[in-house]
Amino acid sequence: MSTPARNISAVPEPAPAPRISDEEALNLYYWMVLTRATEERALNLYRQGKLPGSYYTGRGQEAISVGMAAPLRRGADGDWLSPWIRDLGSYLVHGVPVWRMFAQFMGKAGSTTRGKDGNLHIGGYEWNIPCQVSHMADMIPLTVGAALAYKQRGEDRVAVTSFGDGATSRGDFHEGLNIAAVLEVPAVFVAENNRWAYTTPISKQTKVTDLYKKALGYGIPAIEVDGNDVLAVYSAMSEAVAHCRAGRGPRFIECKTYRMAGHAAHDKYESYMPMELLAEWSDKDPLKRLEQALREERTIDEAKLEGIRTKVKDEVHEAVERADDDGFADPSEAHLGVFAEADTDA
Ligand SMILES: Cc1ncc(C[n+]2csc(CCOP(=O)(O)OP(=O)(O)O)c2C)c(N)n1
Ligand SMILES: [Mg+2]
Repeated sequence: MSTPARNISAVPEPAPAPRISDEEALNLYYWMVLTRATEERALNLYRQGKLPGSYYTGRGQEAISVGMAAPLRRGADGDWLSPWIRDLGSYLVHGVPVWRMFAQFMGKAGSTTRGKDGNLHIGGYEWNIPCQVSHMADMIPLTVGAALAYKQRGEDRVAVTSFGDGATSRGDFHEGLNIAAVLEVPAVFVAENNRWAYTTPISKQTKVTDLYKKALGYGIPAIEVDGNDVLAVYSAMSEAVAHCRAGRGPRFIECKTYRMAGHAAHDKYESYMPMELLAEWSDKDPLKRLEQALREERTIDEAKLEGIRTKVKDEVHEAVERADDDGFADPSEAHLGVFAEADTDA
């Protein structure tokens, strides 16, 4: 008699997360509004020719960027966070001041790279955020290395990285996940499945369009969540982080979402993206969703939400002014921070 086939795609159910308090939910709202307002302002500055390069928006993915960073410990001794280009909110939540984001986009001295790099290639030891390189999936093995260091030192810290659906078709993704599973490191992998990699729809770059299944193939517990629901992302992330801190190895979270614009501001997405899908996903806008949940399920008053929006408007205004007033780094600094000093005692 033949053995019945096993269901190898079974996904472990996440433990039911406790309902977060109204205060925590409002805090998530603040970060999401700040993320959206910062991006909208940056995009306007780009259109006015005030930002060099292009602008890569994460509009529609704020629930992921904020929800994944919010449960982490911040600071130099906190958790490692290596966010993807859609995750401006992650940088803000993990501690990077808004004005330094604008300074980065403008190439000013106050940017974390002192004007050497643009976009979200932002980092600093004080936040335990490594400065990312553009190459898709390259931050995954680095994150695994950081997680391995925490494990070897007996620290209960977690290393987190996020990446797009396109990155899951690259070798570093597979090697990184495999070794993370084998070494049982405290790493959380957050896949942002926005259905596009530049102009390539997901169906043309992978046969496994449910990305969490790739992680299951390496023996990593993996789940999928609604990436437009910040409360769902926050719960899944809180649970994954607790699992890692308890020494139970890596976790993988796939956030299903949609890219609400072109790859970057210079990309004419109207020529290849179905407009009806954009309209459908704009009804699922993560900010509208959270506002609705706050008003209807938690009966939070509109004045409170308006107060948060006003505070954010002022903060963004001040941040742009400060970045505008900032100077450019002296050209003589160009070679600094490029090479590490040799350790002569080694
Ligand atoms: C190894 C590598 N190949 C190509 C590129 C150029 N590139 C930058 S982003 C991108 C698409 C990324 O798609 P995805 O991983 O789905 O992330 P998304 O932009 O959708 O957030 C490409 C092809 C790159 N940065 N690295
Ligand atoms: Mg993508």
